[in-house]
Amino acid sequence: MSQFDLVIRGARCATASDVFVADIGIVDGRIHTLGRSIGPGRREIDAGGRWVLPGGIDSHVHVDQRQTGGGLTADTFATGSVAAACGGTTTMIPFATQDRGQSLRWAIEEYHDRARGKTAIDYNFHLIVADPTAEALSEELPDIVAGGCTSLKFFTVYDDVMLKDRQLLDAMAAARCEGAMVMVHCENAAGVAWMTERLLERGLHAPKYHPAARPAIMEQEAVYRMTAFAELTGVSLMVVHVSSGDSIALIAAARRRGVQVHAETCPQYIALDSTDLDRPGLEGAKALCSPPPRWRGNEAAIWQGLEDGFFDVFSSDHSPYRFDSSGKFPHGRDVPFNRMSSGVPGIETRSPILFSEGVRKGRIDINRFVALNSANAAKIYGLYPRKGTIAVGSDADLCIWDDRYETIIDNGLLHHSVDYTPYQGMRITGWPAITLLRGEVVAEYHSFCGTSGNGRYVPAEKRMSAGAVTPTQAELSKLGVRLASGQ
Ligand code: DUC
Ligand code: ZN
Ligand code: ZN
Repeated sequence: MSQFDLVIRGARCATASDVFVADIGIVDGRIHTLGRSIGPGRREIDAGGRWVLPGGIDSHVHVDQRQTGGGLTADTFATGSVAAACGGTTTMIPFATQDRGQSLRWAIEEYHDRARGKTAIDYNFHLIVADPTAEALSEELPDIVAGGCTSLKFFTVYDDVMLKDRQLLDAMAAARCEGAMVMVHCENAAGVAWMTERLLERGLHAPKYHPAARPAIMEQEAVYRMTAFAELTGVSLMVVHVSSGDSIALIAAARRRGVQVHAETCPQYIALDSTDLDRPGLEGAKALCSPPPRWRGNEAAIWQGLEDGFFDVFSSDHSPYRFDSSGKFPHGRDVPFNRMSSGVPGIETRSPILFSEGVRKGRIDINRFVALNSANAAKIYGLYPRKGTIAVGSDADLCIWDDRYETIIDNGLLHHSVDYTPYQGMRITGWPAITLLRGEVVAEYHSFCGTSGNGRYVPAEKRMSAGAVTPTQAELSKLGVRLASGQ
């Protein structure tokens, strides 16, 4: 190579499995060469032995999305992606939402239109399916998967999007057949509604009652049911935003049975707890999300799962609702907790929190950090090895980390369109000094220096199609019954 577009010298690289020192030669936005004393480059950056890690992948993000409950997401694809870049994230996977009665094709096209030309980092979509008609599943889904959207999201709660058990089974079977995977928000709707009514009847309206309305046992009920459905249909499942230690045990048991079930957790389940909802006035609403942060002490179980490899991904569930407006309070401020928008912002603070609390405090090593921060999401959602690693041929999405940089999280530092962060005042050690998207510098510390609109849609690979589901045949063969051919 006569000259690289860019050479990063003296990089202490880490992937999910390896650590090595190299110069990184970049051509046309991709890693062309990894070696010693390579070069020259038209431009050179001296990493000076600092960590150079794959750019973050935030695989659970809500931007410019119609949300259940009517709250307006403050971030657009433009503002959310700038905030992401300033926190070291170079790929995000937000949601496209199907409304009931709407075709899946329209839903995905609508979100492509919202993102195209406005996004500062690369992106894919998960498609929320709220109306899994036979036509949607058999006629639309194959094209959507072929178009690179290979992950579907289902809800077991929230009246406007939740699916009945029978719909979940049909949609899971269709996903398996098409080589898509499914993500499920797991909470038992009846249990949440029943608890909420009981609290409201007694006049218990403050944000601090939100965790009691959505108890961990109701998360566990849905986790068990969804892992059972995944077992029956053979689909690959991601249990999103796992909040409690007991859910971990249920997922681990399903894995031992051979069910392909992945698990995600989020910063709010290690850095917040239910006491954060018990702040004066409405301040507690700044930590109101679902599933809720649990009792103090529960975070130790979440950390255990991050440390021992139980969790596959660490995502933000970035839900940007402004506190001073109809975002958090679409029905006014004088309402009970169940009429406030559920969700916390976190796209910019996700990676620094995991690095600071995880790597710097010695809870996880650098390889586990890369796995949780980017590599596993890339593998699970079909973006690997283009994203999520440092390898010849991969996109040059890289972060040079300043692991000694100390800061205190302050909303004034952040780039989202939200007027608060639930992590205000948290001490952080380590921040991406330089973030590159396909070889272009997009952020330096807290400053965005990329170009809004340079982000590209990255189609995801589908999983190997497992064919049509025949649980009856499988069950019967366990009982020793043989079906005649064609039966
Ligand atoms: N709950 C959700 O289900 N999604 C967004 C955020 C939240 O709190
Ligand atoms: Zn959710
Ligand atoms: Zn979410």
